[in-house]
Amino acid sequence: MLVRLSRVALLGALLFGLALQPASAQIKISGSTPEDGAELDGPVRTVRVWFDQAPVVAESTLELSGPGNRARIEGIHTMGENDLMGRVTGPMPNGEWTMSWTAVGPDGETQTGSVSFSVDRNR
Ligand SMILES: [Cu+2]
Repeated sequence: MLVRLSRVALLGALLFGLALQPASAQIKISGSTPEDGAELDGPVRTVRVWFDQAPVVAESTLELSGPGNRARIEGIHTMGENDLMGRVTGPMPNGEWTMSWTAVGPDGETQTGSVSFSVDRNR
């Protein structure tokens, strides 16, 4: 009887301990190319975003919006450095651009954010 009770107590303590474990931290951006706030003198042909953990590439996205909205990010992949990378196709006229990212972390949770930069060929 005593053994049974202590086993139950041990199991209870284990389960309680598991419940108290903090959820794994949400994925966070740690850098990008172009950098947030960058003032570029021409269009970009590749983009890259780094995170503090490896994103699930197949479920993550990178998108561009800006003048004309014809630039697209294609071929999203990782270079194996907790990053997402893609190539930019289509015209990127001068102006203010936003790269929006959606990253699914190892914990399965989706985080979103954006990076802003400007293009001006007359710089
Ligand atoms: Cu690459």
